[in-house]
Amino acid sequence: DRQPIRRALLSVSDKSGLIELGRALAAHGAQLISTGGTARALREAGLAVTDVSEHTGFPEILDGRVKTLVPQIHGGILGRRDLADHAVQMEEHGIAPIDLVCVNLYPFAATVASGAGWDDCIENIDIGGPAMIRAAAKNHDHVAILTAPDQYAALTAALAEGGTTADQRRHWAAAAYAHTAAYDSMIAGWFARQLGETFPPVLTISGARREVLRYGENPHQEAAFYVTGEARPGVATARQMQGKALSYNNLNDTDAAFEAVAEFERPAVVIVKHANPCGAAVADSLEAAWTAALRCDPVSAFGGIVAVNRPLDAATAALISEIFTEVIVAPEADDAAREVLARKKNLRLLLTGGVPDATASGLTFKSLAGGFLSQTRDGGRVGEADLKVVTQRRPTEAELRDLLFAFRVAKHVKSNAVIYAKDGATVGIGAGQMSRVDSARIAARKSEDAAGIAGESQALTVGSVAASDAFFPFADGLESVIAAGAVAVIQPGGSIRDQEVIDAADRAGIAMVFTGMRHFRH
Ligand code: 93A
Repeated sequence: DRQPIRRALLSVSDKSGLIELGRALAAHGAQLISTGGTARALREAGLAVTDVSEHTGFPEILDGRVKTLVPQIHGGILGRRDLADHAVQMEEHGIAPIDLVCVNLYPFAATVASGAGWDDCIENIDIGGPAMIRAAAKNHDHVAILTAPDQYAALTAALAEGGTTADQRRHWAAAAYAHTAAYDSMIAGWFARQLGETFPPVLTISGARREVLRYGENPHQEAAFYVTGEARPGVATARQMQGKALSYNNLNDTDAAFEAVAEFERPAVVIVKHANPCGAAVADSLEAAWTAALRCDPVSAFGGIVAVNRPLDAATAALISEIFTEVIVAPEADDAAREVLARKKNLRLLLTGGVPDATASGLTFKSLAGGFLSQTRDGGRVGEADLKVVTQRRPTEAELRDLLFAFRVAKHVKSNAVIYAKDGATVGIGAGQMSRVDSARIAARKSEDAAGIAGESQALTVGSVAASDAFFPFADGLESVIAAGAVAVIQPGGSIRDQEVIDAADRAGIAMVFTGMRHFRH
C-alpha cells in the first residue's frame, strides 16, 4: 500500500536538509514545485524546479503574501484520489495532484526574539504555509506532509521502498497539526503580551516535547517533559553534563531548588527533598554555604537535589559529593569541579548558564479536573523598609538579616511553612502541614535531631529567628516558636487576633516584625 510521490511542493524557511531531500525526490522521479527562496536554493544545487507561479499560471503577488494561496495548489493538495468526481473536477480546472508537501513556517519566534518591531513581527506571520500544512494533513490518505527536517530521512528511506505508508502519513499529519497549533499559540501569546493582557480569554500555552520520561511521579504513571521556549535560566534551558537521565521528580525538585537559590545575592546553597528545601544558607563562599545548609537536616539531605547560585568550584563539589546527591544544578562549573564530579557516574550535573531573576514576571500553572489555574509567579519580595516592628523589642541588625533570609526561604517552602534561621542558614524547616503549630513543632524537633548529629548540646533553634509564610491565626503557633528558643519572628500579620500574638511575643520579650506580604505555596 505504499504511495509513490510524483509531484512534491517544497516551501521552507528553514532550508536545512532541503537539498538532500530534493535530490532524493528527484532521483525517484518526482517533479519539484517551489516558492521563491526554496526554488532558488534547489536550483543552485543543480536540481530542476518548477516555480509555483509557473505551475499555477498565477504570479506571486502582494510582496509574497499570496504565493501558494490559489486553487491550483490547494486543489492539488486536497483532491481525493479515491473519488472519480474529484478527479473529473481537477481535470476540468487543470489541477495536478500534489503527493508531498514539505513546509516549515516563517520564523516568527526568531523575529520576536531578535527584538523586531510590530510591523516586522506581523509580516512574519505565515499564512500560506499553515494553510498548506493543514490541507495536506487533512488529506493524509493521499498526501504526505513534512514539517521538520528531522522527518526527511524517514521520507527518503520510504522512497527507496516504493513510497510512504498510511501509518507514516498519519503520524506526519499529527505532527503537522501540532506544528501549526504551536505556531498560532506563539502568535496569540505575543499579541497578548503586546497588549498587556496577562490573562487573555483563551490562554494558549504551547510547549514542544523535549522528552518522554521513563515514568511520572510514580512508576505506573506516564510522563513527558515539554519546554515553552521561555529564556529563563533553569531546568528547561540547562545542559546536562553527566549522570543518568532525569526523572519527573528530579525535574520538579531541581526546578524548586534552583528557583529558591535564585532568591539570594550572596553565594547560596539550597538542598531540596520532595520539592521542599531541607537546608538553605548564604555565606561568603559556596563551600561555607554548603556546610551550613547541610547542617540543618543532614538526614533529609541524603539523596537530595543541590542548587547553587555561583559557578561551582572544586572544593564545594568535593564536599557535596561526600553524600549521596541525585542532582546538582549550578549556573556554571569550573573544570576542576567537573573533574571531581565526573567520579560520581550517576550524579546528574545541570548547568543553566545563569541564574533567573527571582522577581521577573511570568505565569505558573496548576492543573485541576477539567481545567487549570494560572497565576503570575510569586516575585514578591520584602526589604527592610517594608518591615513593621510590632513588639517592644526591636530586632538587632544580625537578627534582621536572618529574618529577611528566613522569609525568602519561607516563600519556597510548602505551606504551612515555619523556618528557623541563624547566621544566614536555616536551622529548622517545617513544611506542608495542615496546621501552623505542627510546622513550628516539626521544625524544632528536626532541629533537635540535627543538633544531636552535630554533637551539640542544645537545639539549633535556640537563639534563632523564625519566619512564618502566613500570619499566626492564634497565639499557639507563636508560643511554640518561642518554646523552640526563637528570639525574633517575621510574619505577614493581618490576623484578627494579631494583638494576642503580639502580646505573647512581648510577654516572652522577643522581637517581631510584620511584612504585610504573604508567601503561600501549595
Ligand atoms: O506570505 S505567505 O503567508 N503566503 C503564501 O502564500 C505562502 N506560501 C508559502 N507565506 C507563504 N509561504 C511560506 O514561505 C512558507 O510557509 C515558507 O515558510 C516560506 C518559504 O518561502 P521561500 O521559498 O521564498 O523561502
